Amino acid sequence: QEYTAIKMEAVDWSDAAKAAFEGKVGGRKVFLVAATLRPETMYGQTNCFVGPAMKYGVFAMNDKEAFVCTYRAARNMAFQGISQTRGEINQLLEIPGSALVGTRIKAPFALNPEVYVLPMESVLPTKGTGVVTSVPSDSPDDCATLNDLVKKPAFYGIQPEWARFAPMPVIQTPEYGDLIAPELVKRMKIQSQKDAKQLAEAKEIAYKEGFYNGVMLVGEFKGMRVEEAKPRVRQAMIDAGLAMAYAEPEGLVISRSG
Ligand code: ZZB
Repeated sequence: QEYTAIKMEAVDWSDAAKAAFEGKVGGRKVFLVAATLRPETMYGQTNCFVGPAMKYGVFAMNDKEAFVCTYRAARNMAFQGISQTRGEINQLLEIPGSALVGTRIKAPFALNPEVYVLPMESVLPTKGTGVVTSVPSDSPDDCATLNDLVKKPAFYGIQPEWARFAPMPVIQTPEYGDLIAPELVKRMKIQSQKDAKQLAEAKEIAYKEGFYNGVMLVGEFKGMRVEEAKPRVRQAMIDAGLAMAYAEPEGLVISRSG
């Protein structure tokens, strides 16, 4: 899978993260790095998700920057020319996802310039970087999870204002209007992030409709078909130093030579 890895710079750490970081990052800028297949939707980011029960690391990429992601992703990055020394992983500290929740981060290209880190139970440690940027206008999973958080902030251990950004139109499709994910959640009567089967179906529809029939409503490529805008937004983010290509081997690859 070829992802776009999005660099979300931390601007104000949660108290738990502040304590964990104390003296350990050596003045580096720290970014949460999210893997996405939909760079063209980045205008609509409202928050970022981590798995609260997952383990994350803070990895030095060079003297100036460190990334928050899973160990697995840091290892992949070390072999893709993203970190300074090929094959070398420099972990500065380990931190549970729960301690990252409440951190304020920059959301590159988004209409909301700064958003918060929130918890999502279904984040997979085996996919991408383990950090997921959330676009509830176009991702049914993000929409359902954000709805849950808005309904029960205390239950999920968040401040209501961390979840205050509502889905905003990014892409228009003829069949589902300008907020495809909320529309699908409504039509399919999806109640929560736990409705995995319907959410998988909704995701499939949102991917296809967005890609083949979607038109950009915002940003530099406003008015352009999504199919054409997608690689252009991606390249613009890479050129701005806000993203990079991140590939992932399909499944488990064991190399046996000789
Ligand atoms: C932003 C975004 C906007 C995404 C959208 C999707 C959509 P897939 O589709 O299953 O192959 N993702 C990335 N990493 C993880 C993870 N570790 N656990 C759970 N979800 C993860 O996976 C690719 C998408 O799943 C990624 O693209 C990311 O969310 C999420 F409008 O990034 B996406 C219709 C989908 N729309």
